[in-house]
Amino acid sequence: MRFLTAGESHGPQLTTIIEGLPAHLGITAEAINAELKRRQGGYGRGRRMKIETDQVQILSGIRHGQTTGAPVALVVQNKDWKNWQDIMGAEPIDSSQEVKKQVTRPRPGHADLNGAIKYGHRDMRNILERSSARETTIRVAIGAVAKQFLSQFGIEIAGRVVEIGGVKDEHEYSSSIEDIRTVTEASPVRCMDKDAEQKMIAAIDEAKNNGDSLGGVVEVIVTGVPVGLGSHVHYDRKLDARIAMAVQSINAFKGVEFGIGFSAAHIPGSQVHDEIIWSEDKGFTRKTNRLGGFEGGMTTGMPIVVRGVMKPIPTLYKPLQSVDIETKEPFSASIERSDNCAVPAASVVCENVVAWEIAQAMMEKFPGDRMEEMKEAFEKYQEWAMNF
Ligand code: EPS
Repeated sequence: MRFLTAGESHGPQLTTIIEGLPAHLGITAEAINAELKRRQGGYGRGRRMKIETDQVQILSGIRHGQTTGAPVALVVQNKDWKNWQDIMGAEPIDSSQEVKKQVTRPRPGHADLNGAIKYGHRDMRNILERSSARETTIRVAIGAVAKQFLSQFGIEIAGRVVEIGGVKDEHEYSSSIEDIRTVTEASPVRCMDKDAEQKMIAAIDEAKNNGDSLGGVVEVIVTGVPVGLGSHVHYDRKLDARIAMAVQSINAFKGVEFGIGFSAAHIPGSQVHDEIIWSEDKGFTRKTNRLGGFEGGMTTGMPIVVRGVMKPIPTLYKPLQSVDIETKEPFSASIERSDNCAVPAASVVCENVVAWEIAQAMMEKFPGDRMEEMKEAFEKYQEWAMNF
């Protein structure tokens, strides 16, 4: 199972083709749109989100609410396109026409300069349009399909924000996925703790007033995962490694950890590893879940707990020093429109990229052309693992 995405931030649309989904999977545009809406919200977003109301169009591979087994093509239109047609149009322009909104001043922290040198563009709009986090819209649409697939196997996903700009929610939660969803859905920063939530909002306001931006940490929890997704036998079959790659690929993400993650560096092994227990009704499980649901690149059957850190958005109202690529003169530029914190939105993106990786691992473990075929193999395996 695979996908490709295409689309620029101010181009006509974002596009994907998902190939390899089994037939007879129920998919609705409504469920995809609900997920797209979640990504658009969150305290700290800028004015662009007031322009867009992301809605998916399903163009192939789904008929009467069910996958046929053919590639699924999805599109999300950019409403802002109507303001950018002259600037972003595909048609050739003659040399007398001036290209508007050219970018010759690379923003520190963005893809602008490296991309311009690599691809030989003197107008860095050719880079920033594609490197924009607008692309995460379509990855959420893909993840929304993956989530509908996973729910057929009882696999559920929730996300939460654990830190924004140094304000942390340090509580440990044993809440169900349903409870995490209910609480975070009602929080403007997708945080479980009300006290931390208020402090995060205040920190975002303060950063905004200072023309600054804030990053943070998001956590994704996945329950209902069978034992043995991924594999120890080869580096690129390790599912935690694949998830890490997917999370790291979200715009502005700088690091990934599972379970206690980087804290494992400070404590002895006896306080890190999860002891194995067995009971008649649950089979093999672990007493704790410090390793976040993975051993040897494979799922243990315990919930997957993955965290990602997002750097503060580099488009700043507060000018940072850079150099104009034409004049080679230093400059400090301010940018007109941006989010100043997108961590709550990124937690939704994170849920969805994780959903895709797990869906793909499920397809590998229980291959099938039809959902029924896959479900039979899954149930048989679950019974077998239980009686192991
Ligand atoms: C982004 C800059 C802003 C964000 C955008 C990501 O867009 P604009 O340049 O149009 O103001 O709003 O995020 C989205 C459009 C989105 O859908 O999340 C950037 O430079 O990465």
